Amino acid sequence: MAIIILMPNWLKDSISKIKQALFKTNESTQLSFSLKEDIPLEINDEFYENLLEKLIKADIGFDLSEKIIGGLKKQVQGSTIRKEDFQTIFKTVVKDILGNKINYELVLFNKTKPNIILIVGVNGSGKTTSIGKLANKLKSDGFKVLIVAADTFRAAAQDQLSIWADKAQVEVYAPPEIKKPDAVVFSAIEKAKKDNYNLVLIDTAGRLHSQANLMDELKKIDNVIEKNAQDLLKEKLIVLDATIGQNAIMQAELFSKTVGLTGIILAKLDSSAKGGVVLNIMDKLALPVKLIGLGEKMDDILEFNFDEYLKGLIES
Ligand SMILES: Nc1nc2c(ncn2[C@@H]2O[C@H](COP(=O)(O)OP(=O)(O)OP(=O)(O)O)[C@@H](O)[C@H]2O)c(=O)[nH]1
Ligand SMILES: [Mg+2]
Repeated sequence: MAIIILMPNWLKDSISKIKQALFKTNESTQLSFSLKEDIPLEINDEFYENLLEKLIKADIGFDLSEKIIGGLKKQVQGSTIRKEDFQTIFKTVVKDILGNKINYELVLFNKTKPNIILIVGVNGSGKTTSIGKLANKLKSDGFKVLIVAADTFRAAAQDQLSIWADKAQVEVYAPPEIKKPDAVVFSAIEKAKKDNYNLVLIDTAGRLHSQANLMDELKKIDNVIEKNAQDLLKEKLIVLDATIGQNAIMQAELFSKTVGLTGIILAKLDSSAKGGVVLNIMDKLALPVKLIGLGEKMDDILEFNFDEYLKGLIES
């Protein structure tokens, strides 16, 4: 059964911010064919070669770039085309390629049921920051938010979480007597049910896939969620650092072997010169980018709007 999503207001106003952040200055991200000069595009081999180069430079990845060019060649007729028409075809081609794999619907944030969101990722990718931002946004959207500190080893991690929680005026659950992260999560789910929290955000410690004991610990957390949060809406999101390009893809692949991921938070897109990495990630992982981080401040998080993104990519 399809879940009906009520998109919070803060998520709607993303268009200009996405454009600003992703396509600000760097020439390599601009696939744009400026609409200001109204000269039709000449379609020939050189045109496609130039475009392929631009796509690759924007970090869209070689395979996907080639697929896009192949799709364009099939769809574009004649030796010239109006820019607007080309842009429309470009968007259709990209959507056709990715659309088969990805369900873009945002399944987060349904107020009618409790939501539980597990946040995972490598060290320093932006997990805690993203949780702070989300807590703030959703609190102001009327959710009763509980942040769970499942990073039980570092005191500093809990302090950092508390600072965000204070700013957002939400509660952090970090029972000092419980030492194991999976036990914290178990207890947090009980608490959420008992006290009617409808958004539980679980912060976990950063880890590498090669750290077998830490990956086991994550598996245990996941098992606790699967067993005890059956009637909750679940999201399992990996936070990826947009500035690390291809490595991000590898990280997500490896984490998804331990936890069945439902999507991606792409943090630090403001620091990435190559906005095309979003497409590359979605293509390689068949996982939707659901939220994007655009800075270190409270408001710097947005829903990823695929249509607007494509518009920005091609029309900036
Ligand atoms: N520019 C920018 N910086 C970000 C963004 N998100 C997080 N950061 C910064 O990235 C650094 C690491 O962020 P954290 O949220 O602590 O990362 P983490 O994944 O929780 O780290 P560990 O818990 O140590 O694994 C901090 O300096 C953040 O301010 C973003 O969207 N843009
Ligand atoms: Mg953290």
